[in-house]
Amino acid sequence: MNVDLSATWQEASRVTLRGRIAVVIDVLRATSTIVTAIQSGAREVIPVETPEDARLAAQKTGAYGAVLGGERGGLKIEGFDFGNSPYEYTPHSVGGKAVIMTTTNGTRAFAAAREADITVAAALLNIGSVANVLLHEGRDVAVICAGTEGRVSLDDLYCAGALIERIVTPGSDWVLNDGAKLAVHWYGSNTGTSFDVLASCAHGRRLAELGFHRDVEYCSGMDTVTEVPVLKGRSLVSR
Ligand code: 3SL
Ligand code: MG
Repeated sequence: MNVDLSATWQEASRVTLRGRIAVVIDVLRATSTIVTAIQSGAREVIPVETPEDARLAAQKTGAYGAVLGGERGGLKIEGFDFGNSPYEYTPHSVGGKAVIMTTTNGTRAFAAAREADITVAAALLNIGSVANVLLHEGRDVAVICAGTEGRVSLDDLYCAGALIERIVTPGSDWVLNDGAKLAVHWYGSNTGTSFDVLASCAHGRRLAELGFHRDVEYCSGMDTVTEVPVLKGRSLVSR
């Protein structure tokens, strides 16, 4: 089996996704927040590309208790219920509700994954559960890192490396593309904690400047969540 990693969602458009399971990763912060929302009992998370798409989707879904979440420039969008901080997505705030979400990079990565047979959301938080899904499915994997505005994000690459290392055990027949090999190498070359890595990468520093230091800490947690959100139609739901 193959693991093909795209370092940005834009790069994923050059990959054949049909027949594969796509793993979308935006550690800071979209997939960490989506995983948290589903763990908090959100009925579904609907990733959309723009704030306008989100408002239109809310009009259609409104009667069933939809809330709007996401960010631009890291900050809550005017008129939205929530920003992109995982701390906002509690059982009290999103339990039983549909969350319509738009973020700068992360939610776009789900659109880029649309041709895949199966698409799941991964973060450090649920990495062990995602690894188990990949081993169970036993099919070719496309890891789609969201990246940051078209550029590589080391936080995503770190999570991808940790995930790939969990599935590619000695003696297994996985074949990695260069991006996947790079991610494994980057992950393995870090001697500090996951928080050290996330706090020192460019987007981690940017979030700290914006006052979201606690989010970076939270998103560094490994194996704290068991949920694996999976795309069903246009919605991410509990697997
Ligand atoms: O780019 C994204 O999708 C966001 O997760 C970025 S931020 O962490 O909310 O700034
Ligand atoms: Mg990111």
